Amino acid sequence: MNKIKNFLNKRLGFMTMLIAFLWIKTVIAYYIDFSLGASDILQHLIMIINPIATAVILLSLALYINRARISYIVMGIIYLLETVLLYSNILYYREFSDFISFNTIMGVSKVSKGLGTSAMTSASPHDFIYWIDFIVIALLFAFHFIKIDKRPLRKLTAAATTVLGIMLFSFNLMLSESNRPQLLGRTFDRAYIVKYLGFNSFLAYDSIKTAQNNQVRSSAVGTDMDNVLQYTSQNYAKPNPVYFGKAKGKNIIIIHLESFQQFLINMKVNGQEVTPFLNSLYSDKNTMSFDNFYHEVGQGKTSDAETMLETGLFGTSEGSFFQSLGGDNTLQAAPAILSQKEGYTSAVFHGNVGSFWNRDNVYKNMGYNYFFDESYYNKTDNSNTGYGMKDKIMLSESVKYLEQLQQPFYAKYITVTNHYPFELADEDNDGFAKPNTNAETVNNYFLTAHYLDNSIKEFFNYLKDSGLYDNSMIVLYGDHYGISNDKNPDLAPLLGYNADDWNDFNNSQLQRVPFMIHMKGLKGGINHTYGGEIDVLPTIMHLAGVNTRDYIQVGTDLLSKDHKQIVAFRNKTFVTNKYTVLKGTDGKPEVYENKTGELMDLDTNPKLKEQVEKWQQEVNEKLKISDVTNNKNLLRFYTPTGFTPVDPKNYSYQNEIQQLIDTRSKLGLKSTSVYSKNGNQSTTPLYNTDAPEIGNDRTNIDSWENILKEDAKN
Ligand code: GP9
Ligand code: MN
Repeated sequence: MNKIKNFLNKRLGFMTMLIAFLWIKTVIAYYIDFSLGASDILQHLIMIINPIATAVILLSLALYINRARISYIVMGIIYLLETVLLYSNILYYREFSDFISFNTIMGVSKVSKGLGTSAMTSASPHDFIYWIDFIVIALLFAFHFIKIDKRPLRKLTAAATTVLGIMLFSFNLMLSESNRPQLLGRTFDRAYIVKYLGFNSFLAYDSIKTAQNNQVRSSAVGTDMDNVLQYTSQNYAKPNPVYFGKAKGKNIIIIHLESFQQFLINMKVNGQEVTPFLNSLYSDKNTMSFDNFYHEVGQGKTSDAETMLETGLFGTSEGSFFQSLGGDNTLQAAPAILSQKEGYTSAVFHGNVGSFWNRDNVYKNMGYNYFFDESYYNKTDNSNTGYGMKDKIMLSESVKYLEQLQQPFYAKYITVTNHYPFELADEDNDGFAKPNTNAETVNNYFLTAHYLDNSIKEFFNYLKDSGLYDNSMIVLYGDHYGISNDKNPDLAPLLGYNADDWNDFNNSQLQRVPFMIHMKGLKGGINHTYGGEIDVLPTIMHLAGVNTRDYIQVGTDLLSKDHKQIVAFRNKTFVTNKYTVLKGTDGKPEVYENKTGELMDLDTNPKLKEQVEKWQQEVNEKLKISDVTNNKNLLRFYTPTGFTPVDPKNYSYQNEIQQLIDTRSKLGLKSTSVYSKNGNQSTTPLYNTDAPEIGNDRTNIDSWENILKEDAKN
């Protein structure tokens, strides 16, 4: 006892006690109040140790102060601030499932209200554990168990403590990077930074990023917008009268096919079609299918695909637009445009946590009315694989919400099972035999793609059985590659190529992804037009009968006669309908002819050389206009006529069941939801899935009636 007392009576001893308290509290909070999703032992270990390093660094600052009393007071203040930060994060998380950022503290966060009084209402009885230590410390002082150590501390000891903290932090960072490469370089989710590095590091990281963004934004000048407007008006491609407004007033259902590449379409493995349902859809007379459609994502992958689809602008040149800017920028996105112009209700369905890719914030800026993330679907022990809920479960469980949406609706489904590393449990395979290449990743890709195909088939059956099919336009697209370039040589033999001859041109050919627009009565066919994800928004808008002239979108309607067939990639390489232009190692353009794959010699072909240079300028200009608009947040200076800027504070994804109920009861007989139109009867029994987790027992699909009962109980 005396030993402890002696230790605590030293300045370093007292500091160690504070660090220990803070550490214990934070770890308790990690496990009780946050869901940080630690999935392996190393992640648990990192999560358990991560509060220590920054606590040592911060508290060590007080050691540099000579006057003992002041040093203790400063230590106390730092300790108090750390506890306030922890506890505010707890309250904030309960309300928003998110962490406190620099902008939240400054009260300028556009998306989530600052720390209002409402946060206090989410206090919970067990919260006393986060404050009881203050009483303990006060008592220790009151009973003179601890006294202030008056002796001066050597500066060297203070410095050594700080250095120790920095070393601990480096160790923490190293472990984290080994478990999650590019943790800070390619941020997916704020929860990841907290899980690996803790609240202090997240706040520091976020503050630096915010300061950088603000600097670029504040450099915006009026002429920046002039250039953008000039570009978009020149670039505008007028709608094709054959298609304009063909889907007016119809529901629009977007199906985001995770990691789905075009080569899968009509492909056979061991004599069996990989994706029989999507193949049939691809050739359906009511499907407009594009076979020269490319993904154009950068490091933001799925989120970049979403950025292009919703905003008509590219993702950022590095990282993810959703993460860096999407939460605060002014956006003029599809959900808001469709809502304001055509009275659409909008919703996203996705089987992963809402904070992934910062979706829970970005969607509010886009004007999404609803976001049904993982927490809205029933979980079972094996309902999830790597990045979230299995598609069959998510899709079947989603319809209880879908049927409540007021029509017309704009609903986006983001699938996830066909995501690297392509895990599929045996019971989820209907007997499909995977290929036998040297790369297990490649083999498994076909399994999950086949599973995805099955999932979509089940969903389509429901659409037909519920009648939704008749008044909906269904848009399907692959977001990006699933097989990365380094694995393509393993894939080559399956595609009829020799792995040894595989080259960059072949890689770029594989960046094609499906893009299909399916609607009863639509004049379909296989369309060979070259285009990419950036062109989807104007295409869909025109089909929905919305004029896009006034919007800042850099793609063009693929069905328009004015559409230019130059597909720009995020790294400034591009494809036209005749050539693929890549960059050689020397930085010079490497030009291949699409038809033959032949590498062109530009020196003997000056005309082509000149043409390539012109195309390159166009590509650079397109990306530049998009980047300037995003990086400088220019849309805050420009509001298209007839458009009202979105106020993200009007959106909340917390009590969506209640929101659906309120909307329905407010509208009464005017409610246009499938549920209302069906005489207030749920259509969920119409959903058939062979997902073993749900089985044939229909009662396992949570019906709307069950939800209401559950909701009433809470
Ligand atoms: C996760 C999912 C995957 O929610 O959308 O994103 P990705 O890794 O493909 O960018
Ligand atoms: Mn993806």
